[in-house]
Amino acid sequence: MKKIFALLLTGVMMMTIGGCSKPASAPAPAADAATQTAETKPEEAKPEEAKPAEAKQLVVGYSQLGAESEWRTACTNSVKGEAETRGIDLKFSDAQQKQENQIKAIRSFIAQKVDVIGVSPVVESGWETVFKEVKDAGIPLVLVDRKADVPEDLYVCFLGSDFKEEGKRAAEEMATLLNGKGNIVELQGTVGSSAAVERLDGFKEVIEAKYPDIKIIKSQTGDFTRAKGKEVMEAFLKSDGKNIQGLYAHNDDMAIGAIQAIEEYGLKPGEDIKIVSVDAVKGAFEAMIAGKLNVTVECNPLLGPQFFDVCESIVAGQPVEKYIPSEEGIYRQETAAADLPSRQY
Ligand code: GYE
Repeated sequence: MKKIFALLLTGVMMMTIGGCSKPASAPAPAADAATQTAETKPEEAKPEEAKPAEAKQLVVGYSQLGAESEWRTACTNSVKGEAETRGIDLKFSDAQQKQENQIKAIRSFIAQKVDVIGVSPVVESGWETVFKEVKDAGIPLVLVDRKADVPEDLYVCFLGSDFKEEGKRAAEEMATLLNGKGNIVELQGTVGSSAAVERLDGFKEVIEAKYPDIKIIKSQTGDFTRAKGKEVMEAFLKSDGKNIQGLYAHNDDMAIGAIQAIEEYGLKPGEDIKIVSVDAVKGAFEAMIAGKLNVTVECNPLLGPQFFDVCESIVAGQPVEKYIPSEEGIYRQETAAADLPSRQY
């Protein structure tokens, strides 16, 4: 009878202690604990000693590629805001669209022995050496937003959008706007970035396969910025002017720059030249409401919560998917005014 009582008491104590300890701290097997506690008088047991030490604050290094667009600002704010909400020690670095700055930042994160490194790679190539250094230091690496062309074992996962799919969606929207016929100019994103490479591929693939009467007559980079988008559109208009029926811009900022160029040239953006771009930032909704932009394909920049979920899973030793997609949709001029109030970026 005494034995049974002791065992029952042990069970209750185990539950109490277990309630405030982390599952990761692997409680001793029940049988062992039962024997130990059965030999100890209840008043001698000190449950408070069994409390685990305060969870260590997570330290995360994040190499952001720049501040070139509205999208990027929203992405940065999402990462910084979420770190603050979760009490994560975030080491944030803005590379101003220069890969060498990103490499420097990553090396400094290694020196600081952060727990996880997040990188939004400005271009796809040239990462292998520094990523190997990260791996050798035993630090898990997460690719955020853009991809890097490296062997899969050099990073834990990629979190971001399906840029090729965005390009395909943009092509279908353009084909609808042009009734399957017309000349298009294209403003590409940063040369060599996965966002530009895949948005170009997806768009071209659909146009070539399904719409033989649509021609991409000019395609040049505007580096994802408004200023460059305007400048390159001016050049397109100078050479091809009224021969252009459609503009596909790899992001909204370049489209907004181009809209200005089209107006200065004396044409009506959204009417004389149909415009489809990518991102779905607030500026695009305003342009749609003004009738100057036709469609924006969404690319979600609010990656902070998903990014830190992944960081926390990795540190807790939980498995994570190699590709974590972000959810996105398509927004058209007709519903822009109704959609705008609920947009977060
Ligand atoms: O579309 C563009 C930004 O990599 C998805 O980069 C991102 C792109 C985004 O500059 O606006």
